[in-house]
Amino acid sequence: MDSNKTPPPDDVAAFSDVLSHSKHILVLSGAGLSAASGIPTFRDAGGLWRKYDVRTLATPQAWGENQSRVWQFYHYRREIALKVQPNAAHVAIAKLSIPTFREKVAPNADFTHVTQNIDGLFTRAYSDVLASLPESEQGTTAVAPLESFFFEMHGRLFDVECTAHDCKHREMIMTSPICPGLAGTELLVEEGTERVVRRADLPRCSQCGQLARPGVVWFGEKPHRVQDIMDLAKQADLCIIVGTSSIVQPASRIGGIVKEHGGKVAVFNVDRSNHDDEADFLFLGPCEVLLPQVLH
Ligand code: BV8
Ligand code: ZN
Repeated sequence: MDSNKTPPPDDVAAFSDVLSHSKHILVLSGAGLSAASGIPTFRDAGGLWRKYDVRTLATPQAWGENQSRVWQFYHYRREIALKVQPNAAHVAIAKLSIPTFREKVAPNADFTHVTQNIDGLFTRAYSDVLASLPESEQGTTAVAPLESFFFEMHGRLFDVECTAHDCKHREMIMTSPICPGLAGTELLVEEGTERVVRRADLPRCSQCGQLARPGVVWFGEKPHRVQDIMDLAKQADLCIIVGTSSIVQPASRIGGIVKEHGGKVAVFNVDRSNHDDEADFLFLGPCEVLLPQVLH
């Protein structure tokens, strides 16, 4: 971003007016959405992992070279994500997905949420918001099934995928630890105390017993449902970009596609971020404070 240029306006009234007239809202979220919950943003992974550029760990190459290290990296992040809760920003976005809440601020709009995050916190926030609805509202068809509007384009931390080409079984495993072989490795925060976990002691596929990998999209791998997401970006008339440095592609292209097709873009971030000078609105501050203020 060209931070010499005047930043886009942070006019809440103007944003609310755009929101109230929008027909297709697309929220794009990144690691900053979960920061307040206690999950380090992608570049701030702590502990043993501070000595690695995490982008070199989240690759098929790293997996090919050192499955023990890659699994310890994901086990470390699983153990953090299992201990934290969704925050007010997750709830504010989750409420936008519920018609009775959404119609107060955007009466004519439908809603899509694309996340780059793999931590599962939005899914938990959505089910918490659903559970808080009066019984009469919970089962109505108006409340769309999560998978119809929520896209986890970089996969899920708690999914595992079989590495056997003729199996590829995928399942969600929420247990802590995911397997005995990784137990306690999340506590190895001192440099150089990395353990070598034998391949036989790494997570296995429950169907065929072969080695399982983390169910996430690594750099160089194709994100999930990219074409659907880009088609939705072309139809969106308001894109709300929350807590992302907007560096990783193709996610970072979504705001530009919305603009190219006549839509408006609002960025919510504690800091300046890539392409934010092209946005129509820029709200600088913690999303867990700002989103509940401007979305309801
Ligand atoms: C693909 C899962 C093609 C794994 C992730 C050279 C140039 C350009 C592009 C490339 C290139 N070389 C390679 C590429 C492509 C590459 C890419 O974009 N690389 C980058 C590094 C340049 N992209 C890919 O490889 C993608 N695949 O292109 O495939 C293809 C097509 C067809 C067939 C085959 C292949 C795959 C990308 C997905 C990688 N996996 N995650 C894991 O997590 O371990 S990406 C990972 O990093 C995260 O998921 C996330 O997306 C990303 C980090 O980004 P952010 O979420 O933005 O987090 P970050 O820490 O950067 O920023 C946090 C922000 O929050 C900050 O701005 C901060 O200010 C803000 N914040 C903090 N606190 C708050 C806050 N804001 C508000 N409130 C707060 N409280
Ligand atoms: Zn298998």
